[in-house]
Amino acid sequence: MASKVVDVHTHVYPPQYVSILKSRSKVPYVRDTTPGQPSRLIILPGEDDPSSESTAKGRPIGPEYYDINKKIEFMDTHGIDISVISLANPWLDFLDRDEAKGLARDVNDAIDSMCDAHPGRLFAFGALPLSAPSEVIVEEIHRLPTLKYTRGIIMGTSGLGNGLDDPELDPVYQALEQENMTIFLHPHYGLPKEVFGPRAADYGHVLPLALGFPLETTIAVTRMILSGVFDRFPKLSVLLAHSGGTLPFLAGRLESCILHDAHYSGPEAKVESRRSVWDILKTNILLDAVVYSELGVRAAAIASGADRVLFGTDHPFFPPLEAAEGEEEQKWLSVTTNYKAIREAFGPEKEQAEAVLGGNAIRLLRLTTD
Ligand code: 5CU
Repeated sequence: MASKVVDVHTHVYPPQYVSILKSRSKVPYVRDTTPGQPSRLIILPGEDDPSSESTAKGRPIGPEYYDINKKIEFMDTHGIDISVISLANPWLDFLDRDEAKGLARDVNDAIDSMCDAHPGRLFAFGALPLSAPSEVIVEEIHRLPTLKYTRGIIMGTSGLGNGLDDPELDPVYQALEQENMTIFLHPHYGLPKEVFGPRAADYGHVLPLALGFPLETTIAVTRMILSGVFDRFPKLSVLLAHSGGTLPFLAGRLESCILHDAHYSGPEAKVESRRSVWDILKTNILLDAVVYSELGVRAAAIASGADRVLFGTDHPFFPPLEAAEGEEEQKWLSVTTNYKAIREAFGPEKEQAEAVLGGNAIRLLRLTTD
């Protein structure tokens, strides 16, 4: 039997979330522009800055962002058997604390129902009401196992507002560990725009997406490691977007800096009890293969093991720039590049490539419903 292809990095905005975006005039929001032209999705911090002409327009938003049938069509076009769908950024981070609880429930229920409408094709990562009090977040985590298709949660790097090394997050990590819910850690906030210099707008979204996003993830997970999250919650599972940013490449330097720092002082810094970066990479971390190169996939497989790297597409982001009339069915370069990278990274080791394409996700995320 041919092995299955599973996409673990694929997003959706359920219709009630799109309605909220349409009702807003501050980022994040959806803006209608010229009649007959698609609405624009403005989500990234500062993306509506009128002085940045190239990015202030956001990106076109069409049904591929909210119509689950479009996801299934995309899967069929690209040979994807199963998708683990997740709310796209900025999730529920921008909501008032009073709105967050209700919307988290609604969004998680809506996404689980989408899965139910396509049994065997879809599973889900839920979203957390991170602006609500921590008891509310924990309550939602304990509700997630009642949703038939939900296997984890997606979240950004801000946590409760102070990043993922915030000790206030411990009850959240504890509940996720207890419920065996994988965290899909995904960037949104990027880096301060000053680091990209005065010409940044000339380069469209290239700098924030190619470098800001992966560095944001790298810093966030490094802060989790340094603050001992994985020492306190040794069974916590974290899937890092974009192959862990630069973590696989920089893990050695990080470990070396830890060993040479006389002032690194948390209890987790004690040499005998501290878990090494390498141990955490091979035990707690999963890496998606959304890195678009053989080199990147190989680095991920060396850092965490080929049995912990998982195919993804980032659909519906990165569509072809121009679809010719009647050509909606064309394959997306962003997807074919990732397929090619996996094929080339493993060469004759076809079983490893197949595991990355689907077997790892089925095993690690328990993608069965019996
Ligand atoms: O193109 C983009 O801005 C994005 C985004 O915001 N989120 C994502 O997952 N991929 C691309």
